[in-house]
Amino acid sequence: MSDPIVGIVMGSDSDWPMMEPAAQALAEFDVPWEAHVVSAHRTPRRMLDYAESAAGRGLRVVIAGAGGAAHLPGMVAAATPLPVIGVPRPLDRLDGLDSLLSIVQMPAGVPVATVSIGGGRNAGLLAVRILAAGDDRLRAAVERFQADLAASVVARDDALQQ
Ligand code: RP5
Repeated sequence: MSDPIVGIVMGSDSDWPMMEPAAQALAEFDVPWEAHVVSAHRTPRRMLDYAESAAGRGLRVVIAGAGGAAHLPGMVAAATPLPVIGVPRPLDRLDGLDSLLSIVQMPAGVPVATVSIGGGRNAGLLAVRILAAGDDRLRAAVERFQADLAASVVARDDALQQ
């Protein structure tokens, strides 16, 4: 497989079930990815090393998922020039509202593109769209994906009419 151009990071391996759909979406578009556990709180130096080296290693987008006091996406965004997509994880308490607010309320100057609570698949699809802005093959693939999505909705509506 080619060198990864999207980095998936998460605060704990327990986040992987939420993040795996991001990897699956990237794979559907033949976008090479890597995944690592990088915690803002438990492994802060590892997180900084990852963020500071990401662009130089050839990554072009980072997807970061975490739950609770979910500082990982924002801290990664603070230490890399790459676009960062944040994925809030719903934990047992507060239903992910804590994670969402921790990720989305970034100070001016340090953007994180936050997807919905538990929105791993959309994070992968958003990464594909970011890459597609400068890649004709990917843009055509995104357009096919959108056409297929619309067709699937119409097909389900047709099925209801019987
Ligand atoms: C966060 O704490 C992680 O991103 C995870 O969402 C949550 C719980 O982690 P574990 O206790 O399951 O390792 O930092």
